[in-house]
Amino acid sequence: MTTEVTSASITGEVLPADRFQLHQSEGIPDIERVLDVLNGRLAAYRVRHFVPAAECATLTQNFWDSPHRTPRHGEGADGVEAYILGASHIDLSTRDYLDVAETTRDAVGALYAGATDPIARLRSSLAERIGVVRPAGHDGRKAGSSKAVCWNNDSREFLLLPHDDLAQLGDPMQAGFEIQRIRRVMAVNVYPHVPGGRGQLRLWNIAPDDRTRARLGVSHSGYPYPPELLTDHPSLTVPVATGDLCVINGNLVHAVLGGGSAAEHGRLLLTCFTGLAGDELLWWT
Ligand SMILES: O=C(O)CCC(=O)C(=O)O
Repeated sequence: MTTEVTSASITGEVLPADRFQLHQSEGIPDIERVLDVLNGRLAAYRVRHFVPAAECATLTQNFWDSPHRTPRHGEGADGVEAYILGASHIDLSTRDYLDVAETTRDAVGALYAGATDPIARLRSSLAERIGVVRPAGHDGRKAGSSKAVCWNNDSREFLLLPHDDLAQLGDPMQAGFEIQRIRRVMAVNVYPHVPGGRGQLRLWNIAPDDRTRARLGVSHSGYPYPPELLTDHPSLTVPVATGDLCVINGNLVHAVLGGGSAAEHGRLLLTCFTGLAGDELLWWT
């Protein structure tokens, strides 16, 4: 991120045009490209067929069969915004987040029964290059390994409104948590099931500054940025499909597109956040 820009309403840093790009490949990830995203040299990297079809089916079945899948109430079908398995640090104190990470650890492990954990597989490949790759910790306790999410507002324009993943690291409720050392978030997203024609990721070339966040009342959430304020910023679309791995620069505003029919639902995401703290790569959920 090098250039400071001002538009009518959202100001912040942008990637140079030659870095605001999507790179795509097939099968085994090119770790150099993942490192490009991690280090701010590339906006997004998509690996098609990262997870074999049979494992995608197993992971999807495990998610829907799990008694630990919980509804997150909000704007969505039947008042449910999402179904989630695993911990999310958003809006929680560090202690409460680590409590949920602990109580859901076995259920998250069970999600991968009969399959290989694809997020752990990527992190192992990164460990060969980075040395230390570990969960973020606090007082000897560890962050969650991954979480599974199905957005449940199927017929809207966005399954998830525009947001960034960095602002939420500044929540005063999490003062002192290691994740507050992170300056750039790389989101690691794996998709065991994506119904056709929807659920794409859109990224805008803007990492909002604190002034913008304060003005929009999203200082510690980074959510949501009104879509109409983003039209002046260049964007790119990642055409997500079943079996994909996508790593994205989470400092940039991004959203999940909807627009499908309510009948076709069940897009499933496995995810964790990552970022460099010194020369260590930390993960959290
Ligand atoms: O559902 C997705 O593909 C991405 C979700 C996302 O951006 C997030 O949870 O912050």
